[in-house]
Formats: sequence, C-alpha cells, structure tokens
Amino acid sequence: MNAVVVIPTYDEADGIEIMLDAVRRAQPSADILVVDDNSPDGTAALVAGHPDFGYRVSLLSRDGKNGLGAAYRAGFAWALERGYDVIVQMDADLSHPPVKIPELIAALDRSDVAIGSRYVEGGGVSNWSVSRRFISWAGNTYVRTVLGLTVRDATAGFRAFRRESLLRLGVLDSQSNGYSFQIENTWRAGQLGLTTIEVPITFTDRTTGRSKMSAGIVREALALALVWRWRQIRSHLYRPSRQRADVTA
Ligand SMILES: Nc1nc2c(ncn2[C@@H]2O[C@H](COP(=O)(O)OP(=O)(O)OP(=O)(O)O)[C@@H](O)[C@H]2O)c(=O)[nH]1
Ligand SMILES: [Mg+2]
Repeated sequence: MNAVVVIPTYDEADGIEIMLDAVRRAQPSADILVVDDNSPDGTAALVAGHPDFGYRVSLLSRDGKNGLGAAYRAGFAWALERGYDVIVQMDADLSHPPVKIPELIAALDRSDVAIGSRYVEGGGVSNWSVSRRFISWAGNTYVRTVLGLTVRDATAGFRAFRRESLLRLGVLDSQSNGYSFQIENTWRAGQLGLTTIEVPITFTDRTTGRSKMSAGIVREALALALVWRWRQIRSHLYRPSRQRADVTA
C-alpha cells in the first residue's frame, strides 16, 4: 500500500516545517505532496528546503491563490497519475493531528472513505472561541439538514480515500473552489453509496499563520448546498415523466 498525504498551503511558512516533520514521524511510509498557491511568505521555498524534499516530500506549485478545492483537485490528480493506493488530505496548520493518520488509513480496510471527525464520540475541538464553535456547529447542522447527510462532521478537512473511492467520487469534476469542496465530497459519497467511517479527532485551533476563511467561502458553501439539493429534487420530479415516455415509446 503506497500512501500520499496532500497538504494545501497558502502563507503557511510559520508552521510548514513542523507540519512536514510531524507527518513524517506519524506515517514514515507515506509520501507528502504540498500544493502551494505561490504563497508570498515563501512557504514553497521552505518545503523545497526540507531534508526529505525530492525523496518523500514533493511540491506542486501553482500560479496564485485559487481556492482550497482547486488546490485539492490539482493535488489529487497528481496523486492519481502516480498510482497511489491511498490519498490523505489535511490542513497545513496542525489543526488536524498527524498522529491520527495511521488510524485514518487503517479505517479504509472497512470503508471507502475515512473522516477525522470532531463531532463523534471521542472527538472535539480544543482552544476554539465560543463564536468559532457556534459557526462550525451551525454550518455543519445547516449542510447536514439541507443535504440530509448522516455523516456527523460533513465539513471536515482531514480525510483518507482509497484510490478507487476518489475515482468513483469523480472528485476531479467537482465544482467547489472553497471549503465547500469537503461538503461536496461528503454529499457525492452519500449519493453514490460509498461507505464512510468517522474516526474521532481533536481539532486544535491554529497557533501559527492566519486563517483564510472568508465570508465569500461561507456564502459559496451555503449556496452550493441548496443548489445540489435542488438539482436532486428536480431530477426526482422529472423521473416519472421520463418513465412514462419510456413506457409509451
Ligand atoms: N493552496 C491553497 N491552500 C489554501 C487556500 N486557502 C486555504 N488553503 C490552505 O487550506 C488549509 C485550511 O485553511 P485554513 O485557513 O486553516 O482554514 P480553516 O482551518 O477552515 O480556518 P482556521 O480554523 O481559522 O484555521 C490550510 O492549510 C491553508 O493554508 C488556497 O487558496 N490555496
Ligand atoms: Mg485551519
């Protein structure tokens, strides 16, 4: 089994080296791909200067900041082209505990997708303000309700996929550019009948760098959830007339 951990970065120079070392320690057998959007703070140069660069650590440099979803699509395409069996995704800011990577990968023996989850028993968040907790809870509740999702942490960004799961999900054809990329994949997995296991994790607020979360990203997520749900309802509404046409044809 060969695995790659895909890490998108934008201005993560403060913590990227600690992050790379932590992932190397947690899962020495895995390769790492950093997808950097030409960070002005020189994140890419630090990745290229890592002792394992060119061996276990690779860098995909993109022209400019183009969103988390776009960065992941590029990273996943890179991983699929190179034939990896397992693809892990996680943030660069140590919010997702690298020590949980082996557990996430092991869960793929029993499911198509594994999610590092804050909202199952044993999971949680550490050092988040009350308002940040509320925003995350409200966002999760909204998308779970609108899309009818059973996954508890539908917006989680710490996930592992089997290669076939990524291909079946059609991730490369997804449309979300921002953080709704995570929601879109949760939704697609449910629609396609892929199984998902949630592994409890403690999410720790970033202590280095700055958040890239913006109002635009939140608006995209709220709007796209409605669009996907509406498309599904519309396809159900039109199905009977198609069947009638088939019968009379
Ligand atoms: N390549 C790339 N990476 C991005 C982009 N936007 C965010 N990221 C990375 O995606 C990951 C998640 O972004 P964060 O800003 O930590 O978002 P968050 O975790 O939802 O927000 P905080 O909890 O406030 O940190 C981090 O590793 C970022 O560097 C982007 O446009 N391009
Ligand atoms: Mg973060």
